[in-house]
Amino acid sequence: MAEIEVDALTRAQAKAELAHLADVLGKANAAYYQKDAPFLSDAEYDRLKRRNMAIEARFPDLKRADSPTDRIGAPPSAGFAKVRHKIPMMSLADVFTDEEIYAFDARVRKFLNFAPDAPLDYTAEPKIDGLSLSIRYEGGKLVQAATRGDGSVGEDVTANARMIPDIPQTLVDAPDILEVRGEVYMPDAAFAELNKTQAAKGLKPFANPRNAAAGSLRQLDPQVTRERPLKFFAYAWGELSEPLADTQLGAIHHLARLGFPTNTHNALCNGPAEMLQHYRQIETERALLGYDIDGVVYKVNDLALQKRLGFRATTPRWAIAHKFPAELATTLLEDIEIQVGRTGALSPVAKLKPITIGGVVVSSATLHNEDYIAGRDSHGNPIRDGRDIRIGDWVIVYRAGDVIPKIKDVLLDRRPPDAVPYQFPHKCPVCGSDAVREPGESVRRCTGGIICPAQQVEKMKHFVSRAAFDIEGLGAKQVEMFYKDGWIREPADIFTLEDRFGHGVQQLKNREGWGEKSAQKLFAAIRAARHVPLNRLIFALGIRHVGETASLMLARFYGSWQNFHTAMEQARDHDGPAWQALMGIDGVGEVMAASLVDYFHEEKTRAALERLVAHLDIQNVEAPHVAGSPVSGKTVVFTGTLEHMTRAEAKARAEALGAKVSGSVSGHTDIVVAGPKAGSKLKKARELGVKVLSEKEWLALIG
Ligand code: 9MJ
Repeated sequence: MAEIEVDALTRAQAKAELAHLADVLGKANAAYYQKDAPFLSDAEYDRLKRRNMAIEARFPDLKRADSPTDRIGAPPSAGFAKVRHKIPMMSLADVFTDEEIYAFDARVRKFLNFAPDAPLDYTAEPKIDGLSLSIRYEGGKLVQAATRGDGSVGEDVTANARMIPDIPQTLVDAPDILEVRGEVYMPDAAFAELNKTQAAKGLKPFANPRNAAAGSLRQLDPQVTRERPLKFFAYAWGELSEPLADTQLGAIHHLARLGFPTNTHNALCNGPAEMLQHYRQIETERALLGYDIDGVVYKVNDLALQKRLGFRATTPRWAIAHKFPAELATTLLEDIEIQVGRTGALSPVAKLKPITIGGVVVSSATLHNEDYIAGRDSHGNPIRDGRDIRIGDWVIVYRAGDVIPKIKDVLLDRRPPDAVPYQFPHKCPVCGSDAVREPGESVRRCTGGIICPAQQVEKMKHFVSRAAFDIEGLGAKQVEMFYKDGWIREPADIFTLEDRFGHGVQQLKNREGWGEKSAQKLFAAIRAARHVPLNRLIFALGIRHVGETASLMLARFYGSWQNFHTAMEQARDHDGPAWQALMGIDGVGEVMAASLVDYFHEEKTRAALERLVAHLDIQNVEAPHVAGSPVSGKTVVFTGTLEHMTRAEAKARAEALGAKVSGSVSGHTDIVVAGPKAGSKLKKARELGVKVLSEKEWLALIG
C-alpha cells in the first residue's frame, strides 16, 4: 500500500500509524540488539524512525508514552531499555561545612541581586540515601518509570516501579502530564530482614540499604522487586502540563495531596543560620528515622526564583546538599601500591587491612601523591603537623559519600619501631621508564608515553567508561584481558575486533567467561557504539584537563567533529581567532586550551585519532534548541555594565534560551550586548560588523 504524505494524514490515521510504528520499531530493535538478526535495513529503520518523528511533530498530542523517538537502542538482550529524560534529572553539588552553606546563600543572593539581609526562604529536606526515580503519569495513569542514569538517559523500570506499594498507579485530579521525581529506598528494618533471607539462601548480603534498594529495583523479573520491601519519597518533578504550586514546599504538599509519600521532616528556613539549626536537629534525629539519610538538601523555596537561578551543566544553582560528616575508622596500612594512570601519573594507593566503614568494606584508600605521604602540601607546608605515612602504620581512614576513601591521619604511638619513611619510586613500576616531576607539579609522571602498557590500558579503560563510549560487555576487566591477549592496543582496535575474529566468534567463545551469546552481544554493542555523540567522543579521548562537562561545552560550541577538529588545529596560533574563540568558551581556561592544542598537534595521537575516527559515525551536538527562542543557537557576548540583572543571571538566561555565551568577540559572534562603559569588545564588534544591542533592546528581543 502506498504511504500517505504526513501532511495529508488524518488524526485517526496518524494515531493508528504511530501505534504501528511503535510496534514495528520495537520489534526491529529487539531483533537487532537481542537476537542479532535484523529484519530491517539500517536505511529502512532510519526512514521509519524519521516518519514517526514527522508524524509526532504534526500531532504532538498523539505522541505515545512508548514512542520510539524517546527510546535509544533497545534492551541489550538481558537489560533495560533506555529512556531519555525530557527534562534532565539533576544531581546536587555536595558540601560539608557551615562556611560552604553561607557561601551558597551568598552566591544565590549575588546572582539575584538580593541584599544580604533581604528575606529569602529555603526548604530543608532530609537527603534520602536511595536511588532517584522519575515516574511519568499521563491522564492520571502511570505510563513510565525511569532511573536517573547519567541524568539525560536512564533505564526503563516501569514494570518494577508498579510493584512498589508507595507509588500510585492512578491519580485523581492530577495535571494531564506529570513527572514525579523522588527517591526509592529500603527501610533499615526491611534491609536487615532481607539480608537474613539472603544469608539463609546462601546468597551474598547487600552492603547497605541503598545497594539493596538499587539491586531490588533493577531486577529483570518484576516479581523479585515485588518481594522486596521498597518505599518512595517524592520531592521533585520533571515535565508538567501545569504548575503544581508557586513554591517548593507548596509543590511537595500538592504531591502529598495526590497520594505520594513526602517527608515529614521537610522544613522552611529563612537564611543560612536557620538552615544550619535545622541541619543539627535532623542530625540528632537521624538514627531514629528508620531509613538512611546522608545529609540535608536546601532549596530556594520560591519557584520563580528557582527559574531565574536556573542550572549549571549538571546541578541547579538553587539547591545544595549539605552532607553529614564522613565516617572514620582506624586500620593497618599493609602496603603502598603505585598505580599508573592514563596520563602516566603515578598514584600511590594505600592497601589496608579490610575494615567496614558505614556498611562498606574498605581495603584501599588514596594517598594522593608523594608529598602527601611525606606530610607536606603542594607548597611545602606541613600537613598532619608534618607526620609522614609509612608501611606498617595504623591510620585513620574516612569515607564521605561514594568517594574513594582517604587517609585522615596516622597514629604515631602505634608506629612499629622498624618502620622506615616511604621511598617514592622514580621509575615507572610498569614500563621502567623514568618517572619525573615537572617544576610546580605535585604529580610524578611516567615518561614512557605510548610505550607504557599501563598508560595504554588505562586510556582504553577510560575510553569505554560510562561517560565515554559506555560499551555494554566491555568494561575495565575485559579491556585488561583483551590487552593482555594482544587483541586491542588502542581504541581503534575495538572496532575491528569482530572482523579480525572473522565473524566467527570462535576465538572469543573459547575464552573463559565467553559464550556464543555473550560474544554476539558484545559485537552488537560495539557496532551500536560507533554512533557516538561528539561530546562523548571528546571526553573519551582522555585529553588532560578535559572532563565531562568541558567536553559537553566544547561539543555544543563547535557542533560537529569537523569544526572542532579544524578549530583545534588552528588554535595553535595564540594570536588567531580560533584560539580566542576557544578561550571564550565558558569554563575553558589557558591550561585546558593549551592541553587541547597540544593533543591535536602531537603526531602519534593524531595518527591514532585518524585510525579511530574512520570507524565512527560522530553525531553533531547542538546547544539545546529552545523552540520559539529568537536567540537559540546564536553566539552572544555581554560587555560593559548591565543595569537590570547581574552578569551571571544575564548569561544564565541567555543559555536557558539556547544561546551560546562567549567571553570574546570574533567572526562567530552573532550579537554583542553592550552596556555603559563597554570598551574594546564593543570596538571590535563594530569593526567586524557584529550586531550590537543595548541591554534594553536585548531584553525586548528575548521578551
Ligand atoms: C533526596 N535525595 O532526598 C533532591 N533529595 O532535588 C531531595 N534529592 C533533589 N531533593 C533536586 N530531598 C535534585 C535532587
